[in-house]
Amino acid sequence: MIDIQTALDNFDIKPVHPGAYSSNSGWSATEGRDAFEATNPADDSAISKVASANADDYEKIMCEAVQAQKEWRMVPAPTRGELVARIGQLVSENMESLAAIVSLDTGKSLMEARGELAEVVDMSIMAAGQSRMLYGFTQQSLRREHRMYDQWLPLGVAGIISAYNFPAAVWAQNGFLAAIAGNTVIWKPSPKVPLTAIAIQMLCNKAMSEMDLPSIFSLFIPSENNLAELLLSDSRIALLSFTGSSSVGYKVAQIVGQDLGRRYMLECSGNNGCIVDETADLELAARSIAFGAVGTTGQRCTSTRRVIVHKSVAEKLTSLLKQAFSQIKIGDPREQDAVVGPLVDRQAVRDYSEAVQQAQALGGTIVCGGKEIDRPGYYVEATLITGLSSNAECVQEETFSPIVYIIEYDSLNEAIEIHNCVAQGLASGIHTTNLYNTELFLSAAGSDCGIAKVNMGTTGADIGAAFGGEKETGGGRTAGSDAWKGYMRRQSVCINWGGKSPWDNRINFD
Ligand code: UN1
Repeated sequence: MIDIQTALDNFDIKPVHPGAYSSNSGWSATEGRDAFEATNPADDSAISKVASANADDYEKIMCEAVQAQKEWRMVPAPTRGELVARIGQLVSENMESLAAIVSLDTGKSLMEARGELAEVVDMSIMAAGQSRMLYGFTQQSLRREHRMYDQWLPLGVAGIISAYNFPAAVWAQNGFLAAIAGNTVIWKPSPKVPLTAIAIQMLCNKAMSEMDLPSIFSLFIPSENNLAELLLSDSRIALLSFTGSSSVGYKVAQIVGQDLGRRYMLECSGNNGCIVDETADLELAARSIAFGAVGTTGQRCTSTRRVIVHKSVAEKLTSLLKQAFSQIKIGDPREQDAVVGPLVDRQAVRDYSEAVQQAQALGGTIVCGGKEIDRPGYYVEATLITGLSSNAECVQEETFSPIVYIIEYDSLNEAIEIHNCVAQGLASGIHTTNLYNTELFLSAAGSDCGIAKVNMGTTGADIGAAFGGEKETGGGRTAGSDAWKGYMRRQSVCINWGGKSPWDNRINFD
């Protein structure tokens, strides 16, 4: 059971907490600000309030971030890694109280909240290690007595705009890499989940003050998303990383893209499909699909939304999925046996119901679920829908809720065509024991997504891999592999150590 007051007190979160922080200015004022409620999706109750950050706060944060970056860029990268490692350690030490805050903000079960925070800790360890490995290649010069290599340098101030579904992990995936890269970080979280951001900022403050550092990490939470446009149009933001819907992603790309030299990194909508062929282990597939579709109440950008199944096994798989879905308890995250919590807010419930109604109007059959759960809070049933064409509007769209459309196919080429016929390109999967089918799915003629999984669900990306996708997902990559390069600028260096120039014989100084 979560004791709300203890959870808030642990992080010194006030009944009306300021919405902006930077090291020199401290927390912003609360008077004269529009205060918005932090709502608990589990029962629709107000937990506390946040005094909206405003444009003046933004300007202070930005000036400090620019100034701090001038120092930070000259701090050796492994020392920058120590800050990130310390923040990870603090998250680990405060795991239970922070998990309570994540759960209060999002409605996630404590199990899922802990899982997200474990990802933050892993990310800090990886980024701290990476800080010692910001490698550039050495190249062979065509010229005699010249040395060439490329080196990676900081960009400047990085803006991170994150979505509500992973209020801690998405910041960590971006912020830790941005910081080890020598950038300072301004975080604009979703106002739907302000408490997690405030609690994390408190931990950052402790780590920064222990190391006597200026505003490396700062926070800006306006109540209105339109104030986020300050970050988009500000030429002092060198890199803007955005996680959220594709419709907002277009706006980010347009505004940031107006200035050449500024960068944006987009991790937008997914409409993730999982192919199940006639050779698949169907029980494994059903478990993986349930985990991918119902986990986090279907509110992951990687959630499984479409199952593309071979005709010969469609009936069997549908029946297994029905059994699997019915065993996952969706309930109040404060209840011991609740694996999955509610949706984030009332609008998310409306979007869910609209998608279900549209599916029915287009001739779809609800195999299980399909209804809102009648209790306080934003609960809906895990839902399976068959009988729709892959072109149906609701199948083409990303509805952030636990709805899965089951579509049948005859040949694997047809399955891949159905799989790729959506605008989004984040995560994908195939369940098969056939080598040819696996390799076709992973070939240039296969999945067009940034992430491809075999015999696994589409969610739960390993932080060691680069995370992101193609098409309307936006092309950005965060987390592992060489994603750190996205937070730095490359410089090709050439050094003439021999003292000779190409025009030695033409230019005479006698
Ligand atoms: C998101 O849902 O916006 O791999 C990103 C996963 C999660 C996704 C986080 N790490 O499913």
